[in-house]
This record gives sequence, structure tokens and C-alpha cells, in this order.
Amino acid sequence: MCAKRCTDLDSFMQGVADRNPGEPEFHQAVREVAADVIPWMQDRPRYQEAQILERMAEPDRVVSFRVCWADDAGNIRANRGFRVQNNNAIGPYKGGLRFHPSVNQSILKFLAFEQTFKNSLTGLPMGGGKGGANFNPKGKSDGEVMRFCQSFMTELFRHVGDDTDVPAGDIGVGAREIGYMFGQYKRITNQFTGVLTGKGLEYGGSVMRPEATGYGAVYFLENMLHTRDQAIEGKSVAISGSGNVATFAAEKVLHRGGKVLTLSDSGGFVHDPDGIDEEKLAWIKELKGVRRGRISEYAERFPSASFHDKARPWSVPCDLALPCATQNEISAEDAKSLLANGCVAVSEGANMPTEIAGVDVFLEAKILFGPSKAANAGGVAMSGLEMSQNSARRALQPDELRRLLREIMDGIHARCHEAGRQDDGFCNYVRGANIAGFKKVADAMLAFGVV
Ligand code: NDP
Ligand code: 2IT
Repeated sequence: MCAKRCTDLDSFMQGVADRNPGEPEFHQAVREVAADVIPWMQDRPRYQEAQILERMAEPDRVVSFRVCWADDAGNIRANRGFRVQNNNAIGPYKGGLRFHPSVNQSILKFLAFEQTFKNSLTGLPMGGGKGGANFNPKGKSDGEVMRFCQSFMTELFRHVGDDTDVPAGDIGVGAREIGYMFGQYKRITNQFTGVLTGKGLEYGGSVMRPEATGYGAVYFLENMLHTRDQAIEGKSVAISGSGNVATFAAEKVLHRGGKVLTLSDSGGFVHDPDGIDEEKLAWIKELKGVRRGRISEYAERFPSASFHDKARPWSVPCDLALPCATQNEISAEDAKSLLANGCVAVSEGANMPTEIAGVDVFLEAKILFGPSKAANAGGVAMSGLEMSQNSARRALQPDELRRLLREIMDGIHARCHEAGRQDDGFCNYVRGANIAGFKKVADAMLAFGVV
């Protein structure tokens, strides 16, 4: 921690780097917030005196554990599991679980830190956490995934609970994995509680949770466009990813009359100049969600499309961009290419998909840029509503949930717009999201004193 109050970004970040060596994603996420919050705190000394930002950038705890399981051939396999509980000042820790070979402490600390601000922006009572494992579900049988999930929960269960920490899905964790983990939690504890969100509808899940992140990112995009009297209708859209967030973002773009040109996975992207319509999208959902295939197969099935091996879709001319795959998938070069091709708005469905240098390119050009902690908050917001339905033991009507998602996304946009609007009329949504997200958590922490 700073011996004296940290008042400049570089000395603050030096401290973060020294305390968290080898964690570049975590440094990146903290820097992006600190760059806005430190200047804002200059004439608000109570936050500096209480070292609020330093405390937010130090997770409440990081739990790491071994996950052993047996594969179908009888081989013993060992993975590393984590839960990062970043901050519970405004509610139980809340955030997804990611199963991907790249998972490490840096990535989960960045995600848990971001989640703290995102959850604050929703207006719902949720703190920030994230977890996962360096387990690769690709190519694994259902039985292998089940045994992994059961072993993972056999350790995780002691750290979570419906009033303590409520995980959900993220990359590599969908309805199947949540089902296996919920079943194991229930079996170990003999309790049926809302300990996870993203559950199946039969056992406490919420209508609209699968759609919420992707739809929400498009609502945020729509709200940004409205500030410039524009709409999605008739515009071309480049989307990355082809999982939960990307496919439901594409679906909502189609509802709004936009044309979806691209989708991708870790193998490359497909470009369909005729547009990916509802029928083609249904085929992709089946390909990726049920058959667990590769996006390259789309170009074999639909001759109007081309597949671009190991490439990202940002060279394709488009009006709007929705990065919905993973972190750091838009570099400064990609950002320049999007601008040069006429892109006027970017809404981040994935978490931190744009590198800091890429964000700077967008902000300098003053295009509409919706940062992930605001734009993709629809998923966790619907998780918050799943928690309240579980606590009340009563499900809300689908229409009510649809209305609430829209209302929450409108509220997030309004909060970011108010905190991010500049004298020249431009709205810096990055600053708006950082400051609005920070303030609520910071004020709660001030109320608690030194804890
Ligand atoms: P899924 O696992 O459903 O889909 C992930 C998609 O991204 C797949 O198409 C996957 O390709 C691709 N992808 C994953 N890692 C990489 C990589 N390193 N390089 C290129 N492509 C990659 O995950 P989600 O859709 O749930 O998550 C996508 C993003 O959205 C993540 O950043 C996540 O944190 C964020 N998010 C998710 C929320 C949710 O509710 N699910 C809520 C808010 C944010 P492949 O099939 O080849 O692995
Ligand atoms: O990044 C995210 O917001 C998520 N993966 C969803 C978290 C949640 O608890 O629903």
C-alpha cells in the first residue's frame, strides 16, 4: 500500500505492479479504472485518506485449490481451481466461473475487480467476485465434464453460499456445467438454495438469463446511438465470438433490423456479406451450443460466407462492432482499422476486449464506446434478479423480467452518461462507468470504517 496517499497514477500503478508481479491483465484493469478515479478523487480527500482505491485493488481473498478427476480412459487429471472474492461492500460476492486453459490468477483478479464496478452500476446489491479453472472443456465427454464439475464444487462449496458468494457462468461454463455444480452443492450441503445463478428453469433459474448479456449489450449500444439520433436499423455489425453473449447479441441486432456480418471463435472468423439471418443464427447456436463444433463449418454450410483462419473480424467494414469473445481481442491497430472503415460505435459484450491503447483510439476519435463493465452488465443484472426470485421463492413473469432488464440497462446508461458527459457534449462512457461504479462501493466502504 502507499505509505502516503497515492495522488498520481504512475506511483499508484507502481505499487500495484510491485504487489502483484506477473499479473498483466490485473494491472491493465486497475490502470483503466485508476486513470479516471485518481483525478476525480483530487478534490474528494475522504476517499484518498481512507485509501479506498488501494483497498478495492486488493481482493478480500483469493482461494486456489487442486481439482482432481478421472478421465474416460481412467487417467488421473489435476487442474487448478480459483475463487477471487474481490469486494463485498454492497452485497454478497457475485460473478461468473470460467473454465478455459488460459485461466490463471491474473485473469481472475482482473475479472473480479471489474465485476465489483459492474455490479455496482446495476444498482442491485451485489459485490464482486470471479472464479474458474484452467480446465479445457473442449473435446471432453459429458461424463468427464460432470466429474470435473463435481470435484471443483467439492472444494468450492465451503467458500460460497447464497448470502456469501454466488457464482454463475462465463467462458466454458453454461447450463450443463451449472447443473452439475448445483447438483453437487445440493448433495454436499443437503440444502436447496440460490447458491448459483444461470440455473435451469426447473430448479430455480430465471427466464431471460441466457439472453440477458447479449441483449443488454445491444440495449446499451442502442442507448448510445440514440444520443446521436441514430438507430441500429439498417446498420452493418461485426460481432466476435459465437458463444452465449455473441449469439444473443446477434439475435437482438436482428430484432432491431441490423445486418450481422461476422461471428468468430478461437479458430478464426466467418464473414457473410449476405448477413447472418435468424435461420443461420439458429444453425450456429446448434453448432456451437449442442454439437460443440467449430465456426469454420459455417462457411462450408453457407457458400456466401468466407472463413478467415486465426484472424479477428475487425478488418471487415462495418458501422457497429460488438466484441463478445474474450479480453484483449481489439488492439490499437484493430481499433484504427474499425475507424478507417467507418465504424461509429462499439459496445463491449466481452470483458475488457479492447486493449488500453485501443480504447484511447476510440476515445480520441470520439466515437460511441461502451466499456464492458457497463455494456455487458445485463447478464449479472439478470443474475441479481434470479437471486431475488430464489430468496422470495417466487418466479417473476417473463414480461416483467424483460421490462426489468431494459430498465436496468437504461439506468446504467443514464448513470454513465451523467458521470461521463464532457463540456463539448462528448460522453466518455469509460470515465462515466468508472466513477459511477466506484462511488457507490466507496461510500459503503467509508461507512464501515477500517475493515
Ligand atoms: P462462451 O464460452 O459461451 O463463448 C465464448 C466464445 O468466445 C466462443 O466463441 C469462444 O470460441 C470464443 N473465445 C473464447 N476464448 C477465446 C480466445 N482466447 N480467443 C478467441 N476466441 C475466444 O462464453 P460467453 O459468451 O459467456 O463469454 C464471452 C465473453 O463475455 C467473455 O469475455 C465473458 O467474460 C463475457 N461475459 C459473459 C457473460 C455471461 O453472462 N455469460 C456476462 C458478461 C460478460 P471457442 O468456441 O473456440 O472457445
Ligand atoms: O462477467 C460477468 O458479468 C458474468 N460472467 C456474469 C456473472 C454473473 O454472476 O451472472
